[in-house]
Amino acid sequence: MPSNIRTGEHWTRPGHLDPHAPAETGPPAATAATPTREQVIAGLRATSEGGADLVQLLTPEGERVSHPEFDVDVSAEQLRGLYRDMVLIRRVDQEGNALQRQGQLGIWVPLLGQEAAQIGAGRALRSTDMAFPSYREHGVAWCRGIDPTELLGIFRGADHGSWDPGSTGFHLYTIVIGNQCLNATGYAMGQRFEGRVGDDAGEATMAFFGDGATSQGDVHEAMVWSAVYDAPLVFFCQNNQWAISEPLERQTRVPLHQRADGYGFRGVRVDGNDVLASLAVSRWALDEARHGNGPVLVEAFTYRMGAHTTSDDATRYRLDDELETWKLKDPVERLRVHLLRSGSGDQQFLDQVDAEADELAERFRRYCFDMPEPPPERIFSEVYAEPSPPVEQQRSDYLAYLADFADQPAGGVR
Ligand SMILES: Cc1ncc(C[n+]2csc(CCOP(=O)(O)OP(=O)(O)O)c2C)c(N)n1
Ligand SMILES: [Mg+2]
Repeated sequence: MPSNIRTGEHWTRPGHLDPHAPAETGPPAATAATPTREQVIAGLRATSEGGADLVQLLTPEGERVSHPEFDVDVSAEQLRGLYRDMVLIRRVDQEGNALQRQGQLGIWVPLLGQEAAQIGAGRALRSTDMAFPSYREHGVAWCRGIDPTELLGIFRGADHGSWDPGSTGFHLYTIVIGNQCLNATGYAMGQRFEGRVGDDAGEATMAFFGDGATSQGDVHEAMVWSAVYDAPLVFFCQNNQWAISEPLERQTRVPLHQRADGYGFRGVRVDGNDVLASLAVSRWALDEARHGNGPVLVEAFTYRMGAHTTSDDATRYRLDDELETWKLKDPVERLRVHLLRSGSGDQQFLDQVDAEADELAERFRRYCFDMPEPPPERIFSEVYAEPSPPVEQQRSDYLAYLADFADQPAGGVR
């Protein structure tokens, strides 16, 4: 039977039967302290508003509300900026999907529904901070000043990302689930060892990952290491409720932000469809980290409105009802309503942003069509930072092979 290592008290996980209980007692009746498995699961993901712990500053109806601990002062101009960010990156996403369907990209990873989580976190980062994304963080890339066209090479199979992680403070995309959390931990430990944390001028790191990634050993190890070294790291988990076709209840039996308790740092659940709440909580978390107070886990409670990728068909494993419910919490729409209601933005501003989105979409498409094909020997460049004789040998063998091949008569059998 599991027990609390400090108090020695025995406990049974909610929703689970105690295997050591005397057989004749049978399953215990559900109570608030020991809910049934079904109640636990319902509490995890069917909570339409994310539960009592959810930090929210903008309701789905676009009404500004306050929170006793987290708030943020945002001018009308900044509000308009956040709206512009979300509309533009949503448009890029829409074009990415279309380009894949037109055969221009091998795959695209949609961010639809997660704009507020990403723009809030991305705008909370300072230029001196570092971010480690997974593969869906197009909104964070945008906030780091990376032109969306620079994302195209990855999805067209032409490169591994054409931006410089050093100067942008944005690592390359990571496909191996959860792995970037370890890279981020190492980087953040370096920030600490080099004395770059401790006051308001300190640096911090943010690692982006999904609900599914929380089941990876890498994420667990990252949380242990960053906790015991007080690394200035914000774990930013976008809980979009799905890991491809696996629902959240296949990852956890507790709300994800509560996992932080076990590692010894603070966990906060924020409304991931509320850009102001995401900004406020991310700023606070990054400040904790940069002041030397160790890591924080932010669970951005959101929803993946699109498919996992363009290779996926989400209608095969989830019900339309769920999507319809989340459409009512659309992150862009709630800020649009708020802008109009509060007078911080008018129709003319909204139209301007739409026109800018059209221009960006056109430029994005054009760039994709005009991208040069990399020569095949490109796979041998930039493999290692220092020249590598074995790689150079492979390159020259390959070029010799190509030259030899070019000498053969067309259609010759080899
Ligand atoms: C180590 C590893 N295992 C499996 C996969 C295949 N895979 C790609 S995406 C994905 C689901 C990840 O879900 P989540 O962490 O919730 O992120 P989301 O895609 O929802 O943003 C899986 C299992 C992988 N890329 N890496
Ligand atoms: Mg997910």
